[in-house]
Amino acid sequence: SFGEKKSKVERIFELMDGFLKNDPTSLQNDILHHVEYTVARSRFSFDDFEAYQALAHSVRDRLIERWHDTQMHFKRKDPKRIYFLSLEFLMGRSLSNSVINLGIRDQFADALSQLGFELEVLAEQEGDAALGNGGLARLSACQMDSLATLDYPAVGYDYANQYGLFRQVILDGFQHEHLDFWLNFGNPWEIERVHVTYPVKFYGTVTDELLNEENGKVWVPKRTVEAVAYDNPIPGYGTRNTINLRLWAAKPSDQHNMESYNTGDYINAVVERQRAENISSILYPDDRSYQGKELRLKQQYFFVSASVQDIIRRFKDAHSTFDDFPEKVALHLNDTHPSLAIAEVMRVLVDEEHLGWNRAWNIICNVFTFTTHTVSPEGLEKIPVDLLGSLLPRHLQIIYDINFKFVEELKKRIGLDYNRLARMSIVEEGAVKSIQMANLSILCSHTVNGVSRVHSKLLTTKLFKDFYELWPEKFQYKTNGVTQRRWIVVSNPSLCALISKWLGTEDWIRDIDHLIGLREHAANGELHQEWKMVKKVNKIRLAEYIEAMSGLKVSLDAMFDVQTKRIHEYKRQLLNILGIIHRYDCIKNMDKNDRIKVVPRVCIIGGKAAPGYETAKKIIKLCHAVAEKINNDSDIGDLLKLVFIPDYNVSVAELVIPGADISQHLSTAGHEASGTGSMKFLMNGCLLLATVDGSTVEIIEEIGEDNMFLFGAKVHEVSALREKGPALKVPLQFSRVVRMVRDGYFGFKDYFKSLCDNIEGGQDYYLLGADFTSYLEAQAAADKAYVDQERWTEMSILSTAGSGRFSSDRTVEEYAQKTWGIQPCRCPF
Ligand code: Z16
Repeated sequence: SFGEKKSKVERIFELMDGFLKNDPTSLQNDILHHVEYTVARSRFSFDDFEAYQALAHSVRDRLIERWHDTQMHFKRKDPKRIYFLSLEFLMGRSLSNSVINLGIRDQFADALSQLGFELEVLAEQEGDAALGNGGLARLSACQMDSLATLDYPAVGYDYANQYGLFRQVILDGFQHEHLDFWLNFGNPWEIERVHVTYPVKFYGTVTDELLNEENGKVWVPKRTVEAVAYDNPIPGYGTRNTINLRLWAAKPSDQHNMESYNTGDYINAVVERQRAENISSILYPDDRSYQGKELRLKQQYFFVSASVQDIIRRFKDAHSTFDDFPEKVALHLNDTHPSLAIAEVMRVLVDEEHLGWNRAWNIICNVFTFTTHTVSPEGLEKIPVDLLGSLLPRHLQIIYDINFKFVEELKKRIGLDYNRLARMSIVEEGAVKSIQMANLSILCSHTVNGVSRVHSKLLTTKLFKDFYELWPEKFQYKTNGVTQRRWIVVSNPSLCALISKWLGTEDWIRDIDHLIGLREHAANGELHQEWKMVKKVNKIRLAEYIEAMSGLKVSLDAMFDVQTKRIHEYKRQLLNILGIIHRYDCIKNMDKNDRIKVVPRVCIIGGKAAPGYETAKKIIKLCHAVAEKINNDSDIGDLLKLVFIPDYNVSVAELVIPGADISQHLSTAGHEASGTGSMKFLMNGCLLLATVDGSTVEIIEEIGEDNMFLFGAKVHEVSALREKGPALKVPLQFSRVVRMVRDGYFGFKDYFKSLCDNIEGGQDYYLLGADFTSYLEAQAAADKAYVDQERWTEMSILSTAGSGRFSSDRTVEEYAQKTWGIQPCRCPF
């Protein structure tokens, strides 16, 4: 009653007795509130972008509530956590995904419509968070969605990029790279934690003091930067759980280079300190080649060091002995990029916590897990010893010590087989002495994963054969998966509704196993009608995008044939383009009667080339040159069109994939570790035209050969074909289309010469010539199938129905059980 002193908690309850409400009036209130007070625009006058910002902040408020509850719940229960370290996360947009996962999409859509806005239109205002390159990065994003949805106590860690992956701009058919100023308009999805900061140190020397093993050594670093946490809440679907993706931004530090303060050169001291921010400014745009750059190494150590400090701080808050560490912590290395974490944890345990080498080593061996995404020895990261020694002298020592003990142990086990010892050593002697990060990661992880069955086979029989023979039990594989929340529910709402209608439940969104239930309706005529309508809606959406972008009108009756992914020789976009030239050439040479039988095609290609990858850039140019010729040939009309979609990214993918009738996955067998694009197409009912490589091998088992178009040499046939060199027979049709390019039929004769030289005269490493005939046969089979629309629709339904195994929910479940040893920890509603 009046005058009585209330407790603080009572007062808080009085003021705020529950969570934000999701009825239309509350939502509208919140949005207007954010227009006025967050965006600082008048509620009587704000545009779509401002509406998006206000909307995003209203969603963010709701994410924060759940984030708090989840973190408190985790803290109370103290389960074993999985810390997912990855240098790349390709999150894309957050708005639609968040409102869907929060279960308030329709409420927001209603609330907005009364205010005169459309949710879909506002969602388009959001820029992509492109903190990554390609498959590996999007995989991390899909896995975060699954970890949240399946209630796993997970934290993702990375550094905060100021600029995302470059924006691809096409001028005259050539790729140009522009900076992506994605943070210029603010990022409502991140929460700045000004108090969660850690110093990260570089350079300097290691003193000779305290040389005994028990106490470790003293590193006197020379430079310090501050890592500041930016938290990105990741909501699960159908659960209150909202996990954290913590990104570290580099900021100048007070401790940095203390001398410069005292020399009186204030301006230079400030400028130099400001340079710290460069560490988290840029993302390396090469998705497969490592050049031993200092900035890259700094980025890796920067985020690893801050994350390790954060993890250890959290652990020490609740535990008194490090012996419990492996029961509470699983540290996952997503490729070798974060593998300095091994040396960093070792350094902290030995030098700072004084556990002694052996105790620390035992802990290390029980917390790290590792997934590799590559198939080629050139794909493996190597860090020059000189570079590492100058930037992180203590870490280099630790790695040397780990290696010394390992090699001694190895000699006892395998004897003095020097070749094998050299292959397995973490330190590679050679022109440039370097650290083999994969060897370090395998040695120190208790589980090593491949990303598909074939990939794993290549790891254990080729790439890491020596290690496999030593520790077969370490090696596992988890076939990649993608999240159906993003790749069906967000990107293809019409298909989502149709699936739920025919399954009679929305449970498949959380439990993908239900999807198989579509199989029993695969021949149902009524479903066929509705299925075709959905595809049409998505093709219209895509056709409108193509027209808006390029002015090109495409026919909806044509087969939409899509190949979108990073441009790489091994992915063979060139094979696709040569196939298109062949098709063009054939149509040109047909008479009227034959032309009537041609199945019209719209060929769509998209993807970025690494800025320094000349051949990939030439492939992009060739695509444009061929498109120019075909699209302007009135003799061809709607029978064939070729479109290059610029700046392929997550949000463009959300538009393109649902609109595809067929998609191409053409990697030379044995080169694609897994491939995840195919899984997204599959979920959206697109038929696959593919080589028997990577995850396709397992897709065949689910969908059946009869429902796909397969071609090309198999993994075990590739090396024999290569060995034939110039003696390898290539079909006349192949030579003919290459000749057209050589002769300047599409212009730029000199520029394209090297592309042609690369694939002829025994130089054809990726076997375009060898696979050409069977590629054309597969294309012909696709044409034939398309003519029978009922059969095609059935195949399409069966593709979606069989895609369940390729949900990242399944992948993450396997990781949880077989690799990380973690349990769900569900936040009560
Ligand atoms: C990457 O995206 C991949 C491998 C790699 O070594 C580096 C990068 Cl940036 C890809 C694989 O090429 C692809 O097959 C796989 O599906 C994907 O990683 C996810 O595992």
